[in-house]
Amino acid sequence: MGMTTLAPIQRLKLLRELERKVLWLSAWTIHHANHLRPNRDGLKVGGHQASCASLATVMTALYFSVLKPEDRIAVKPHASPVFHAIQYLFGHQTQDKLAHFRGLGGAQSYPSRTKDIDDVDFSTGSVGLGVAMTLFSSIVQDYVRLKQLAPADRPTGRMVALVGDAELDEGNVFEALLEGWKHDVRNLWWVIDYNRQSLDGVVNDRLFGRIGEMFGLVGWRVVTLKYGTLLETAFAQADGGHLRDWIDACPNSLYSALVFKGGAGWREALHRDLNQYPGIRRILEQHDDEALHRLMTNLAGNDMQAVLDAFEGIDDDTPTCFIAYTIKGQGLPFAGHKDNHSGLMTLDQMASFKKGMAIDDGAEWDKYAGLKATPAELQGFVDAAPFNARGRRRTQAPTIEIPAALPAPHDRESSTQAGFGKILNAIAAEDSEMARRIVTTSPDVSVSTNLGAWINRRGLFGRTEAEDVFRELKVVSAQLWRETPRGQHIELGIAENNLFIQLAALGISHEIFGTRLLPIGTLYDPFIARGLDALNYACYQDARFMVVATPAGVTLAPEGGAHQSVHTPLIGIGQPGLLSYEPAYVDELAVLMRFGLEHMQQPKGSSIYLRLSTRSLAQPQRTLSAGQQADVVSGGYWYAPPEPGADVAIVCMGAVTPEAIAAHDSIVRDFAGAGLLVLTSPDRLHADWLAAQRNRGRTTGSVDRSASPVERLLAPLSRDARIITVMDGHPLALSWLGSVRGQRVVPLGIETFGQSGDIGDLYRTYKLDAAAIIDAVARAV
Ligand SMILES: Cc1ncc(C[n+]2csc(CCOP(=O)(O)OP(=O)(O)O)c2C)c(N)n1
Ligand SMILES: [Mg+2]
Repeated sequence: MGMTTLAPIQRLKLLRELERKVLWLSAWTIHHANHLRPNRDGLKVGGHQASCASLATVMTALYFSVLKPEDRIAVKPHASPVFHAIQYLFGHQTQDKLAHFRGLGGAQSYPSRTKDIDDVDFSTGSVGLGVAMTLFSSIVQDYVRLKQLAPADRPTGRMVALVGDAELDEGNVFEALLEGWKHDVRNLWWVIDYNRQSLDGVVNDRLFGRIGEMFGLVGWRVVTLKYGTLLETAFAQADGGHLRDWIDACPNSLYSALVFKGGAGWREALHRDLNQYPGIRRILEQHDDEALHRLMTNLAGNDMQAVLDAFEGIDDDTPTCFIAYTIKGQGLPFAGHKDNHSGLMTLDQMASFKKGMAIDDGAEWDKYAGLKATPAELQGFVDAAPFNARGRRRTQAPTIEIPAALPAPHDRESSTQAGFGKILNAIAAEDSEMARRIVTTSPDVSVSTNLGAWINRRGLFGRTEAEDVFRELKVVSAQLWRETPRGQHIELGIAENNLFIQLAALGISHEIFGTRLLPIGTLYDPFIARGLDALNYACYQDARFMVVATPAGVTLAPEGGAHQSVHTPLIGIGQPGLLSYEPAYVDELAVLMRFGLEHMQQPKGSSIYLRLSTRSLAQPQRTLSAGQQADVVSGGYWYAPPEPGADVAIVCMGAVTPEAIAAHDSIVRDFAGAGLLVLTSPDRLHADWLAAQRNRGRTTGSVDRSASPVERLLAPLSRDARIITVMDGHPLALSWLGSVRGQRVVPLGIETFGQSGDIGDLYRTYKLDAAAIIDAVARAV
């Protein structure tokens, strides 16, 4: 009993019934959470009944009829209850979780890939980011398809975003549009819920006067769904054109206010403005207030037939923007009111809404109560939805084997950034599965972050072959930038939001497209802050990637204050889902890159952040043993071990390590047995320390104060030893070390924006040089 056998009129009837049910369930889920669950803290639970209502038609049409298994969808965050209601009808969401909406373990406020059980494709929440996510996922879809990395039986899907109209105020949406145009992005559908309202009120009319042109400029098709079938019929009658002109010219705020006022309000306004036309007078006579209201609010985005026609009219892969005129709160008592964004129906309003929906007491969660079609008929239709034709949607992909060691250079002098470039270059020269799965991306800093050699070998990605004109014309350049579908570097314009959303999309490819990728993104460390919400968004949906940030801190020296990163080590520590490292030497970096490529594939793994430097350091002539490699991964090692009971230690991280070594050489004359500890990850050490403390509470018996690596590292020092920490970043990242065993810390680092200068001048100015470290030791003891 497939969809094809159903007559269109019958399908329309069932979809309209389901639209009612979806509207009901979303409103009821929110109502239940706010009014019927015990409230222990007095906080409003919230939920957005009006925002749900405007999308009920579009989402019903999409999920129950239009979408296919290979399509992937980002749902406007505050339409989450509609999404959950639909999944509930599909049998993918439980009544219990709906009843616990916004409660611990319940259906999530905003659709979440990691916390919801109902197959969320893309998490949303921070407006604008989910929209862009579909665009970058479309690039990933092309990437894996053109390289034949995708499972052979996977058809190309459409990446669909259900977008709030006010989301288009977020600049990242336009950054993404421009990038998508450059990459000739395909198979994208953005459906804009044009309800003319945001959170605070009515959206500006002027913006949408231009929105279609903006999409047109970047090669999109724009389909406007403005008037529903009732209004179109009225327009076709005598004088109907005047009615159309009147609505077309009606400002957003007036239209919204009249929607709220209802039939009498429409009558008064039309009588005042159009009464000279006999055709209009006839329309007013033929419609009572209720019918007039239904007519005047019959916008296409809330008209099932119009919505189906629009979606089904598209049969190519041109990116398409549907501007769907809707009414915020359609079908609810506060429809159109400018303050309805977080408005909730009162108990009385809910009672009459429920009556209108023909739902009996106790049947509120019933899947088909109050509908005219029989439950069997509705269930049969729901079960046959093409969306579910291939079962659950979350794909899996095997992990890619990472060799026991990466090919590491053995230069006597090197910066970690140069080492990074060489390690990738050596991987690029290999014929390995790992090399095939690495995909790099960078916002116009590929060359200056040392991706050049990798790109020369592995090529730029483009949907079609493009020549390297400089090469054709024999202009000498170190960079061979030929674009091909085989290329493994996605070059982005300067937009860090785009970098992180591209990494997010690449980093969930195994669960979205069934293809495991090993994404590596590079940028300058300070500009992490520019894309920070997008980075957080990527981590929130458990995308897996490696971000390599370089140069960092004041060590980039001559480039000066604007490019100095001060607090990024704190971001590394504070960002969930991102494990951060700052190696000093290239052999450590090779260990960490190897670990990172493996860790980001583990079910309980995470993304990796490497903070690197352009400062060339004399490399230690050593071969790291397995134990030392493990120490590098767990966060640090004694470069010069302290004598048991030592009273002084220097702890350093990253580019300032030579200064710490020099200071250490100098102080051991006065403080025999002083140690020098090189850290690679305060993030990892801190997390493992806290985890050990939590576990400690659970076990009985003696307290093990050496349960975590940092406790073991600091154990040889005396109880009241002085620890001088030094790093090129905010000193807070290391000052917590004093809490581990109660030893006293003197933290050195950067607290202000810097000057330009050479490294010598800057380290002296910011008290990172050997003299400053020695001075700190002297003052501390
Ligand atoms: C980055 C970000 N800023 C602010 C918010 C708070 N917020 C949630 S919804 C919303 C307004 C959304 O309006 P619109 O996109 O038109 O959605 P509607 O409810 O009208 O469908 C705002 C400001 C957010 N979720 N994310
Ligand atoms: Mg809106």
